[in-house]
Amino acid sequence: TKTIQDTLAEIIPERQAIAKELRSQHGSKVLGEVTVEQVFGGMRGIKAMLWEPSVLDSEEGIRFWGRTIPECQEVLPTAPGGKEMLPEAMFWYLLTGKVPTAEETVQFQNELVKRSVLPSHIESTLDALPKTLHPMTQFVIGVAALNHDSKFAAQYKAGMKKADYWVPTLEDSLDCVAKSFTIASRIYRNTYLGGAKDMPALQMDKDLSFNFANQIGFGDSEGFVDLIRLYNALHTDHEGGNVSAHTAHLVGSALSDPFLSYSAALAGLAGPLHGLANQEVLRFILDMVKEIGEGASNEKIVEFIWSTLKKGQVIPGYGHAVLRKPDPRFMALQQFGESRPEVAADPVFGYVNALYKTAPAVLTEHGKTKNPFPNVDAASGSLLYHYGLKNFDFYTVTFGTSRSMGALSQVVWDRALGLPLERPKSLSMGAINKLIGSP
Ligand code: CMX
Repeated sequence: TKTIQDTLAEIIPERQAIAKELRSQHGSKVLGEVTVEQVFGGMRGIKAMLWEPSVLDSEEGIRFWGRTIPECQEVLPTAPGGKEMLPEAMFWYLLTGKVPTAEETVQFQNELVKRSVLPSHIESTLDALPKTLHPMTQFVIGVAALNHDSKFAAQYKAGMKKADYWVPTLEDSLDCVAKSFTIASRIYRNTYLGGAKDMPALQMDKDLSFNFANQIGFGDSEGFVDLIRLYNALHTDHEGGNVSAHTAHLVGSALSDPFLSYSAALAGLAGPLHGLANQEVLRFILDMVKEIGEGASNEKIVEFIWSTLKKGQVIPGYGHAVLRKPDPRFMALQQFGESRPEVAADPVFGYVNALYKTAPAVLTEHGKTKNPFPNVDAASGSLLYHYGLKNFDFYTVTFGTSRSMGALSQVVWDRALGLPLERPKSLSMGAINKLIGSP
């Protein structure tokens, strides 16, 4: 069975040749123009970044190396006894563009679990943090401190050749992904369970999601373990322009190692316009339960949606900056709930479905949002909640373990393709006026 290192060593020269051809034959072709509005408008729609693992289409959603989510669910291996694609298989696929065999997946999973053991200085650093510190801040600190043992940083200092950069970048990225799971479980125990001393040991023959679930006290729940697998596989990557992915790529371009790059990405994921939205959806649904009770009619739900909009608030979990159709990540999570009778019967999850049936028409009539359909956050929190993970502040940490796989896959490709320091041009308003010839 081939290792991830050998597999990438084979693929990288092929893709380096494609990059060389694109740059030498088509380097001066135009991909788009930039308007003044885009300079003020968050750079939406500007095509200016290379991102290999995934591309987002506004109509059909995300494709990972060309495959839709249902296509990935079809081909990526699952755990023994599990129904959902394994995040480890998705990580291999994001890194290589090749679907791993069952044997490759098991070998890769074992390697990652072995790497997920934390150095003792990370454990003591995490244990010393106040329980009142937001779990995402703890996550940022834990991942940044992994840089202590960065192979990339050490080999760079020792004078490594540029052509070799990707090798220790891959090693650090594998460590970073694996250790993100154990950092997350330690943060959970420290913050909500009074400390990590009773944390179950890692089971080396099991996957990262099982071990994470087991360490935070949900190892006996098959449904929860499979949800964590699906959740982690789905949130890995959403092309390059989102804040967390872009940050890892930007910071990595300064040749900061993968730990520093991903720690910075996590700081972006912690923002309420990005990773925090899933907890808002749950708060919205619980408010709805408080106000109109469980299992209310669609009429009552529509009234509740309108009253929220009339207060000038958004319907969390609906709308998207790029998507113009229901998010296929939402559809996958919704199907997960629908296919499990005990979840489907949960009134909180019931409201996820009821909102999906009612909110798009209300938002369309309201007439503001460009996309009246649900995004991934519309379902994810209610599923975690169903299984008993009720600490909302922790939800974004689960997003963070997942996003490491997509963001760092591209960081490996950044180094393999020799991409330079990222440094776009900025302009003052005076400089804009001068450029457009306005007095
Ligand atoms: N409910 C009510 N109004 C909404 C809305 C919603 N769910 N989504 C958008 N709008 C409003 C916007 O607030 C904006 O109003 P103003 O013109 O008064 O500012 C108008 O519709 C146009 O917005 P848009 O162009 O459709 O959406 P944006 O690209 O600006 O923003 C997003 C996208 C996701 C931030 C927005 O739809 C929103 O706030 N949704 C609710 C929060 C949410 O679910 N966030 C999670 C996003 C998931 C992710 O990024 O992964």
